[in-house]
Amino acid sequence: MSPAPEIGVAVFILNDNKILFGRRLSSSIGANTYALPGGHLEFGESFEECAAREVKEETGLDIKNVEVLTTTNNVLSDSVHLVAIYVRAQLSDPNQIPQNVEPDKCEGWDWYDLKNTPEPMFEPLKAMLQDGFNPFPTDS
Ligand code: IPR
Ligand code: MG
Repeated sequence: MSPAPEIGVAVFILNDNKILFGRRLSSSIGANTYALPGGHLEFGESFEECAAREVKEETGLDIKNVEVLTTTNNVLSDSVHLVAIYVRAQLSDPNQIPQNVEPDKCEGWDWYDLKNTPEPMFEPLKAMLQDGFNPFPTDS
């Protein structure tokens, strides 16, 4: 029997005109690709709660103004079907510096311009961005 789809929340942390990306390590999902902070939705969590928890666990950052933007639905391998909820958020304090809290999962975090995103990019995210998806508010 096929495993059940997994549900993840991925967070565009918007800081000035930059977005935070990190290269994933030996994770079963998207290994070696650049992706957003985020992770699996836990029982009973809202998307906003999951976003804030995962960002804190992975980067040490506190975020605010979490807004749901879009979803993806991809079979990534024989054993992974991922439904991802993409949200955007801002830093609670813009002076915070991202920390690599889970170095066993991520090479490190850095800020990138939307026009200069790192490669190789996590495949569903790459497809979204190639389609012209822009996580920034239209008035910014
Ligand atoms: P955890 O929960 O370990 O952070 O999972 P993940 O980082 O493998 O996240 C999977 C869903 C993401 C890619 C939106
Ligand atoms: Mg994660």
